[in-house]
Amino acid sequence: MHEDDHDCSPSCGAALAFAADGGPPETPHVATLLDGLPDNWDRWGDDDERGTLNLLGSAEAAAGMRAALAGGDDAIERFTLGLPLTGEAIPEGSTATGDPAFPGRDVSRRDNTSDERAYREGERDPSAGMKFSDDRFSTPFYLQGTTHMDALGHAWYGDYLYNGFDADATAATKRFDTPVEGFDGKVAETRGHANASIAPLADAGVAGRGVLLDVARHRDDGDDTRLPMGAEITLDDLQTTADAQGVTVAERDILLVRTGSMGHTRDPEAAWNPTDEPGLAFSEELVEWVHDRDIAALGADNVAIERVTQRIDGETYVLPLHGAFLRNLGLPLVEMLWLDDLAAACTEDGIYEFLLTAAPLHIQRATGGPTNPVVLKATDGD
Ligand code: UVW
Repeated sequence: MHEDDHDCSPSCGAALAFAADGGPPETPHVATLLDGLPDNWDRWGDDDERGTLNLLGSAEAAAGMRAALAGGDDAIERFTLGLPLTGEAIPEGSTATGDPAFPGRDVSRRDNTSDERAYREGERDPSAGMKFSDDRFSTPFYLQGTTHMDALGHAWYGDYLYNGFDADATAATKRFDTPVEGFDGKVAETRGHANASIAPLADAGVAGRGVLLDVARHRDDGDDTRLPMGAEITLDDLQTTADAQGVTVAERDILLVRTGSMGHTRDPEAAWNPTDEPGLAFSEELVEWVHDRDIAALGADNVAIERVTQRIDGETYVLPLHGAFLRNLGLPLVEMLWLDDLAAACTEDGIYEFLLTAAPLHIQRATGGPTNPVVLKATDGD
């Protein structure tokens, strides 16, 4: 199953260029690194495109609901985990605040197309006094440019995506009968995923027991609540954090890992660097632990869950856990989560489990979808 060719998307190419720091990095093949590690190919049939979301059924939703109800009907707090889309860019090396964008992806800006000004100028004829505000993005809107879920086919190596779908499926052309006006003229055809797109994950949705591991708060580097740029999170960090919090990561849970990185993008005192964020570090033990527990979805408050470039046995790899998780396990990744408010509440009452529901925008053939997860968390009633 593990093939030998090297593939790289424009954004991971940007990471490679960044990692090069003046010279080309070594790029050993990730297939060798991941050889022998677990996969879920064929587990749910050879046409499956939902991956580990297949693990979330009635019992898992009930486990989440039990967690939400543990403090009684009057002790449930609600959190949403999507970042705001401000349109503010964060220049490299600055402490400006704004929307975190991975190299190769710009921030997105939107504009009104029908507003009060247009009505005043008589450009519209609203019916019987009713008026409406409409808008659209006036710069490209990267579907993975804000809090989002990655499609299982977003990252791969060799010639195959999750479950053995041909990598050519990531760029299948679709022609439309009616061209529409685009940024660069009429758009009559687009390329996109014929398989392993975000659509099956949007169909499935997520509902289950979520667990937050607030690694940033339980490790003693950083500024107490945020890990520093460059920090690597290991399996041992996850286990130590779970022990310190007194929470168990159970089978089929939805696991959220907090690094504190998104807090940097909202803090005028803190610099933020997309390719040097704190994140998970690849290890065989980590991949096996995630697989053994059948983690159903994995989220974090950074752009890529894991460290973007990683030195492993003296070699440089780019996003190797994307290969292990998305391609091999079919494990959806939810990135750029806003976890600070949820984490503050968990710290306050010591309750780190909750009901988590989420679904990405259902965009046919897309590589990812903006997502605003909702958490219902029991409090201790105080
Ligand atoms: C990259 O591909 C870098 O990130 P993501 O998984 O967020 O889309």
